[in-house]
Amino acid sequence: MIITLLDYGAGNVRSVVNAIEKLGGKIKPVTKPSDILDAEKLLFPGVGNYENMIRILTEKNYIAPLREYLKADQPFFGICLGMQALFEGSEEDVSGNESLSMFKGRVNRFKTDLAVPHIGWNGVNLKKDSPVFKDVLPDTKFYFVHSYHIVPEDESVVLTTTNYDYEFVSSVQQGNIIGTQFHPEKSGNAGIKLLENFIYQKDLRAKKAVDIKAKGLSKRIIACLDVRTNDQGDLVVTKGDQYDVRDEGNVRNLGKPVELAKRYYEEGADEITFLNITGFRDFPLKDMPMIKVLEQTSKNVFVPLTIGGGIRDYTDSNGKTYTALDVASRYFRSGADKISIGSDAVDIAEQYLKTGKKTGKSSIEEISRVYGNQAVVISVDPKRVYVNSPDDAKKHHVIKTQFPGPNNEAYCWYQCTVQGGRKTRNLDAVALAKACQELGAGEILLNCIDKDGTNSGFDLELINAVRNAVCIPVIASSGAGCEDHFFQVFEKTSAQAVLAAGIFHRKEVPIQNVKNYLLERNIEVRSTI
Ligand code: 1PR
Repeated sequence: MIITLLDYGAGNVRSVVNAIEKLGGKIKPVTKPSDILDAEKLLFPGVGNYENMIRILTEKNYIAPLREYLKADQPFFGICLGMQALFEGSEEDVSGNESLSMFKGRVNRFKTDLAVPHIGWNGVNLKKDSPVFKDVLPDTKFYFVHSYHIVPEDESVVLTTTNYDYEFVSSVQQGNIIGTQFHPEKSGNAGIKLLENFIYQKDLRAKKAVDIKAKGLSKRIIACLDVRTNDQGDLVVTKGDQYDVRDEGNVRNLGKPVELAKRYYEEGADEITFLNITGFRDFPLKDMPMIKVLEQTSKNVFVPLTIGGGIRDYTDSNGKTYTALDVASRYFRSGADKISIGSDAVDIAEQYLKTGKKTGKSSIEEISRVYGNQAVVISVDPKRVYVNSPDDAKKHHVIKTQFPGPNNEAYCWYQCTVQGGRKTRNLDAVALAKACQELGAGEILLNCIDKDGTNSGFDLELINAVRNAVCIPVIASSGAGCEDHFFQVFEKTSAQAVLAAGIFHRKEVPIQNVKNYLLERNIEVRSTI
């Protein structure tokens, strides 16, 4: 089966391509407007910013053939923005460019006190007996990552709804035209099944209405792979103790990145994060080791992939300049869904807090403008600084701690570091997170150098301090040693996800055991059994 793919050049379409190819389909990319009308089945994965998407579709003269194709009720599957484009316009688009206007209704930003973007695995309430959902279990969860959702005027197009503070429409179907807000290509086996049905079901039309209810948003469990080249020149997954990755002088080697990522996917990880921990030193596009890792991983791993390390502007030895956006774009094209910025975020936040002005040119602003803020994660590497009184914290966000310092100091603040903890800065983690949110970041990966690799549990005081200061999702990281540590994070903080490394690499606790433990305690997680 030939599937025509409409890729307008923003974001990660590699996973969609990999999924279709894994299912035995052949991809034919749209290179000119007439390819749209010639398609047997058309797949449109939209990623990033709505205004940018419509602008590109208009420039390439794709709007008219798309309308004609849709009007003829030809098989169409729009993903995320690819579905939003079917409606009349979006709050994200202030240009007033014309959309496809296939369905009546608009795209609005979430109006909620919950974290926006809505990121993670959520259930879908099925409203139609659609062949696209054939053999997909009703309580299956799908991966969402978006700040805007559709508001159709005509109820009859609704295929599923999803609850996130309130019920919103998460997919639509009319005849052979299907659109999902969630990403099937990132939703593990369930999503792959959906795509398989789209490719191989002869008649896609829904026969009757149904009303099958689903469970809500899951807390996410993320496996993290710190990657670097060891002294023998091999790219390895390593793991530090408070960021020191050497044992008797040698870089710890805990496995190969692509193999480990596949293992964690099969074991039920909800996301995989790769951190190129020496990225601050080496230019990531030079020998491109992480690009190959992403390309190979995304062939078999159908959950979101984040890549961090070295995302910043760079001038090479020949004087050629690369922007952080260039680096990020290369990663997105190689299979990444999100990029994570560490050291550069500290520089940007310091500058922003000093001047009070957004330049529009920082890596955070540029990447979120093109790819959407959900694609920009800020990796924070803080260390505790103990003080006797809040006055000693020099205006930094200070907390009264239950775990006093070495000299019985009752307070602490969390100092930001750069270059993998090698250098400290006069900026606290709460101020950094707030500034980055204002600049357009979509998520915070909150590490903690004091806790990293200790297996002693998470710094819940740090997590609460940052989580309570921002409305974007927070991923708690550093210190997991047993199942209960994950439970403590979800019980005592409102973090949306927990990331761990060492216990998974050393096979101390399988991911499924963590999930079973959480399920037994009524924490909603995605079950992959
Ligand atoms: O500054 O943009 O180039 O990004 C560098 C990235 O590399 C940052 O995200 C930074 O956190 C990471 N990094 C740099 N050096 C190290 C190191 O370990 N020497 N690793 C490092 C950070 C921390 C976590 C770890 C958790 C969980 N690793 O991601 O996986 O602490 O560990 P645990 O469960 O075993 O406790 P830039």
